[in-house]
Amino acid sequence: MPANLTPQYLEADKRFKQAKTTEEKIACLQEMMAVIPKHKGTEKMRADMKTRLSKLMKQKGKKSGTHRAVWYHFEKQGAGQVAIFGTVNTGKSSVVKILTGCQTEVAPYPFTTTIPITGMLIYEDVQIQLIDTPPLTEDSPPWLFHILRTADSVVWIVDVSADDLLETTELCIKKLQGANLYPSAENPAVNKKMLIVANKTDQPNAKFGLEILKELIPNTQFIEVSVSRAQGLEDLKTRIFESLDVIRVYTKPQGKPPDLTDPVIMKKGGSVMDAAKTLHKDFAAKLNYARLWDNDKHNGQRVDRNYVLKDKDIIEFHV
Ligand SMILES: Nc1nc2c(ncn2[C@@H]2O[C@H](COP(=O)(O)OP(=O)(O)OP(=O)(O)O)[C@@H](O)[C@H]2O)c(=O)[nH]1
Ligand SMILES: [Mg+2]
Repeated sequence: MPANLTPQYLEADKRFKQAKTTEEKIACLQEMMAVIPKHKGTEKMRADMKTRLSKLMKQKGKKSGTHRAVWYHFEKQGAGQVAIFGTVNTGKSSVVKILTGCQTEVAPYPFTTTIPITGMLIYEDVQIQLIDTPPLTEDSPPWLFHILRTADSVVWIVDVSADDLLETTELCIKKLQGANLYPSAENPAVNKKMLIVANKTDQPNAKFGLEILKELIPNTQFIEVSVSRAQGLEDLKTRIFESLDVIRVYTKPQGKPPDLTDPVIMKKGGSVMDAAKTLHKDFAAKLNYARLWDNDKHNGQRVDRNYVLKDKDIIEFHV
């Protein structure tokens, strides 16, 4: 039976083979165990990993004091990278799982997720990388904030049915402010792209929770979601795509129909010249003009190199 190993597994396996310290090996193995597909075909591999892990744990126990911190960093894939965060049990993994179909574990008890796990969300014709993270707590490790900082945007999952909504929201704000990811009195100009999801809206006390959230975080449009009932997910996907501030541009060879399957992804506000640069440096240097098709008034008209493109524009380059 094929094991169907995911890119994150293979990546962790590679790092495991190169790892020098016991701590690094343990971290890689834990990651591999968390992301390996759980079916019959991987049963033996999983058993082997367990044995190796327990041996490494024993080794580590013997030489404590040589502690080296674990660190996580993910190379960006697709149109952008979006980190999902929140306090315990709010439904972070449920969101990532339903949007990407990845193997992250969902459970009714807290601290289910112990390491970050990635999955790809397909939105129309683009792929967006989501990172599920362990719960944010009073003593979350520095790498969690590193992931939030380096992501193109972040999604805060709030459980609006939780009894401790007030405390957990205040905790998140405090920790985010400490990491300069949320505006504070000292630093009001933070501009991290952040979406806030009010999850578990299917619960009877969710309406009340939403009111509390509005008071704690005014002037914000929350995305109301119920993963259990699959409600609000289309809106969430659209808002995630929009949070990346990118546009899709399709290229068209001269005299042929455009390729509508593989858009060029570029920053909002980019020009014809920027699109050409994304394709090839030499190509950009030789660019003369382009023809444009859009949903508005262009139907093959000539536009110059500085023309600012919109999402879903089709361009034909002339060099
Ligand atoms: N009623 C209800 N329950 C939900 C919803 N979304 C998730 N849950 C449940 O909430 C519990 C926690 O879900 P997870 O996705 O594991 O939450 P998490 O935030 O990843 O949890 P940790 O990784 O432990 O921090 C599970 O029992 C889910 O089934 C929802 O929209 N409504
Ligand atoms: Mg989780």
